[in-house]
Amino acid sequence: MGRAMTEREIEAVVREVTDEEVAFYHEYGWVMMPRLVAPEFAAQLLRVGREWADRHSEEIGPGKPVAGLARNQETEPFRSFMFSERMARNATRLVNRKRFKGVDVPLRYRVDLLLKKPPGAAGSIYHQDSSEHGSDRVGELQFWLALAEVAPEMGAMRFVSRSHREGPLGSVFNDDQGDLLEQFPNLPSVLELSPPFHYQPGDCTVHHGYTIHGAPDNTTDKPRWSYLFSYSPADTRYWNGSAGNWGSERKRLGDSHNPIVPTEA
Ligand SMILES: O=C(O)CCC(=O)C(=O)O
Repeated sequence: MGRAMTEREIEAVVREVTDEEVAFYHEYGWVMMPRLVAPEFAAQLLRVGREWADRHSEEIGPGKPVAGLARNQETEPFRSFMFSERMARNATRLVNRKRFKGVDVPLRYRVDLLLKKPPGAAGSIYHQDSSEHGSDRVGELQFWLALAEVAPEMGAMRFVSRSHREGPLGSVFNDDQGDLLEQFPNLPSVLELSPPFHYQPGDCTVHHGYTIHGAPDNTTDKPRWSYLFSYSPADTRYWNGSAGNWGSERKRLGDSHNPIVPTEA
């Protein structure tokens, strides 16, 4: 079993999110936080995560992301990191429920994933997390931490700036209409796509639950390693009380009860 880190040890390797980063996130729906964690700490997370994945490769399944490292005491320091006061404060400031409520609400762990995109892996389709998860309110946010260098051509994340203000544009994980950029081809000209990022180990982006995001293919001969971890306000309601991809299980209305209104006679 790995040793839990003290808050003081965490603070030595994980910094506070700055006021400028919080303001940028609220405006654009995403922000790049260079060296949010020390590169050596990112390397330690990668080593522990890979060793765990190698030891449990049969139960995880080939090529599958490793889920739940932060809920497992055997895979410290993932747990100490994600459940640290420092990260809770960072995330709470980004969520900013205080703005309308006067007080912040506690956050819950939602999910965490160690993700490897091998050389040649397909990109990630453009979607909004909260539309996929079916949560009933805003607040959920997702951190994407580079555990090793990620160049743009390795499938670095891209975000549609300010798309978090557009509300839900539809769940696409279980649909035949294409992803959000295919369904709304004017998006990158009306709004703007974030620049292609070159992450160094320890660099981290965070995006709002309604920010449209995706990633290109990994066209290099190097694997892309990242750690995704997500919190949501404790009072959020989810489909079936589960934070999985239930949003795209919702059904369209049918013609018998809800006929289409004609636009032309
Ligand atoms: O890692 C990726 O390419 C996609 C990750 C993603 O969709 C997310 O962080 O919400």
